[in-house]
This record gives sequence, structure tokens and C-alpha cells, in this order.
Amino acid sequence: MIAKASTIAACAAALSLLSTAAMAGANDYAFEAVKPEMKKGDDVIVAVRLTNTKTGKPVSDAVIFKTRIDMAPDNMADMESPVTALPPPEPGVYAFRTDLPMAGRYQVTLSAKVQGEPETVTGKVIVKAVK
Ligand SMILES: [Cu+2]
Repeated sequence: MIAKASTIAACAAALSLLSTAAMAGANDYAFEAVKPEMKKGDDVIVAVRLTNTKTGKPVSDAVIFKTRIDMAPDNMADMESPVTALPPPEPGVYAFRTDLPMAGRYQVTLSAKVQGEPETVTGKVIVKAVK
């Protein structure tokens, strides 16, 4: 019984070490809005920059496989905007066409695969639409 418990403890310790290491990897990346504020309207372009925070360099080879834009910051999480990915305007910048129908804050939620990073890199970026 004692032996079993210590095996489980060792296992849990190994697991937590593993997940800490993996999380440190995914946390070495940050998304930020290229333009944090823009005019509201249809067919607006929202662009985010992905940076490796360790090197300060833009990450140009990421595959953004999930993007959601909604008004969660203004308590309208179910007010979701359509998103179409556009070709990257410059290395490390990922652009999307969307609709920002009302003034307020929008949250861009992104999931990305980065070359050499086994963990999925996720980020939340807030942009503001003004009249
Ligand atoms: Cu709204």
C-alpha cells in the first residue's frame, strides 16, 4: 500500500513537471493587436502580431487554426462575428476580415500551431471599435 502510494506520488510529480515544461513553451508566445482601435463597420480588417517573447522576434510560420471574435469584454459573448483569414500582410502578422457592427470592445480568441512548439499556442486580444 505504501509502495503503491509513493508510485502514484512519483507519477503525479513527473506529470506536473511535464506539464509545467510544456506550458512554459506555449507561454513564450504572445498575440497583440496591430491596431487596438478601429472604426466599426462591416468588412473591417483585424490584424494580430504573434511574437516570441523570449527572442522578441515575430513568429511568421504559425498556423492559426481557430479564430473567434465576439463581444465578450462588453458582456455580449454570444455576439459573434464572422471571421475570414487573409494572407499575412507582413511576417508574423495574421489578418482577418470580420464585421464589427457596433461600437465597443471585441475579443479575438486565437489558437495556433507554431513550428517546433508541441503545445498549442493560444491568445486573447482585445480590440475596440469606435463610431
Ligand atoms: Cu455588441
